[in-house]
Amino acid sequence: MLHSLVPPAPNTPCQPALWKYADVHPYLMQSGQLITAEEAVRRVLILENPGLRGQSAITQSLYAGLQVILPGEVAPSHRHTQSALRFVVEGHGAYTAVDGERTPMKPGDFIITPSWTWHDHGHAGRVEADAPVVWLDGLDIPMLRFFDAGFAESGGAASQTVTRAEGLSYQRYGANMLPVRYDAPFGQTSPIFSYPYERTREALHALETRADIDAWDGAKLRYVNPATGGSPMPTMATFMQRLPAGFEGKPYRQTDGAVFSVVEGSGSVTITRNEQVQTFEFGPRDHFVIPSWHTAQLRSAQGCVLFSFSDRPVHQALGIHREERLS
Ligand code: 1HN
Repeated sequence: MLHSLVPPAPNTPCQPALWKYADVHPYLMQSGQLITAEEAVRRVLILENPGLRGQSAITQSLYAGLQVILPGEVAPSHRHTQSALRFVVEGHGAYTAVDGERTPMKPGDFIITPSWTWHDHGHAGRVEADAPVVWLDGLDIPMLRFFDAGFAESGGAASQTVTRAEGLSYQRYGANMLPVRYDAPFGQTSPIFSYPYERTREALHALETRADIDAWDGAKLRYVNPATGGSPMPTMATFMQRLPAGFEGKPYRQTDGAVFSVVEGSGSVTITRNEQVQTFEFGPRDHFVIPSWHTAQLRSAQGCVLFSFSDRPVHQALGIHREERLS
């Protein structure tokens, strides 16, 4: 058994995969006719890795899905020890509430639901004027399943009572300042629960023209917990990167398999493992996964913006993270 128990390099069953938005969008809209958000609790199209059938997993440690909410709907309040991230893909008028505070969901916003916090989602929009809102959910479900550490509870009311003004946590924790007696309201998780796209986009576009572009990543930033400088959640790291027009990235590989959501523009990713080479062409709202220790090479003729997340903080905490930047 020895060689399969300790292989010379990671030998994941997770496969490279691409979900074109044009292919999944009809299913999302159809699901809106089949079941309400309230009845489903969470109405989600799971992005299941083709190499991990039946496991509701996009990598061995992570879950991903596309959630849809229609004008007037409520996804009722509940809480669980699994941490969640939301990355808004399209639509306007929805909000998510965490621990008594609501935040609007706008395309490109990165929003956190910390472990064991009450959360519900809603869409205040009018049916005629506002379209469905769709976002990418990223959760550490398979990781908590592996550790047998998951708990969940349903809330009493569908929508939790709002106890704080909208935007208060951003004012308190998101202005490069912290309260003098910092209370870590969500433990190891960031006290900022919404990172608006506006700010991220502005930073990346300025970096693109005014700083050196990394030959592997383009202009890539990681989101931080401002109180620690670490990842926004203890189990998941999140990133946003801008590939300038004409970018031909160098190949790299890393132990953390990563899930991508295409925000703007188009490009391609070539993913190689042993003799298997796959190239995916991507455009806005497409999603793809680069499995652990697969070599990836990003290109963009037009320029693009990519959001991504992975379980890197766990690799780093355990001292097992590896990355190779190839030429
Ligand atoms: C969940 O609680 C959410 O809170 C989304 O929006 C997706 C997938 C499986 C289990 C719980 C949410 C989920 C989920």
